[in-house]
Amino acid sequence: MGKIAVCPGSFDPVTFGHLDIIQRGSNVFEQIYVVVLNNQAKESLFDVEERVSLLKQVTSTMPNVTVESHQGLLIEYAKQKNAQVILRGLRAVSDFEYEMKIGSINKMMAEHIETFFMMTSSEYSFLSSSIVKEIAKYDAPVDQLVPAVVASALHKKYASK
Ligand code: COD
Repeated sequence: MGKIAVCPGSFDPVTFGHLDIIQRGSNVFEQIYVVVLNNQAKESLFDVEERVSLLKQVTSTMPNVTVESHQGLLIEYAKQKNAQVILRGLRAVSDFEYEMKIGSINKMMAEHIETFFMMTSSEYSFLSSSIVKEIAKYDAPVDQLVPAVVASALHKKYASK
């Protein structure tokens, strides 16, 4: 199909929910650029370099997935990469309003770039980085929610706080 997609997010940190979207996207698009951006509304636990490093480790077996970070607007990054698609995951109705807003703004800024939504796999519909952080903070196991390397990074982070 020869299409390039950008898969943007905070990824603070990457979860099995994110990985599911990236993996399924990589079966559809020729190339996927996973990009770590700052979400103004969220304060992050991991810095951008740490988030990129974790994402690179957990996507290392996917040959058409590249992980990068970007400081500015998502749409500028998508243009730089000649992407035709912005790929987002949808979990619940509660995601819809927010996604509608950023999808419309991005469309206004670049008419030719389309936002595609992929529905979450049902086993991950409850899963978010925030929930994972909440659990890890109390030193409870998160192995069913994130890859092992992420679980260990979370426990190290909270142990040093
Ligand atoms: N199942 C399926 N999908 C999931 C799951 C799950 N369990 N968990 C997360 N996802 C999806 C999300 O729906 C999203 O599509 C993606 O994974 C990333 O999620 P997050 O939470 O890590 O990322 P967000 O929503 O915080 O990312 C917001 C951006 C960083 C993309 C946004 O703030 C942005 O574009 N910032 C840059 C500045 C900009 O361009 N602003 C203008 C547009 S608002």
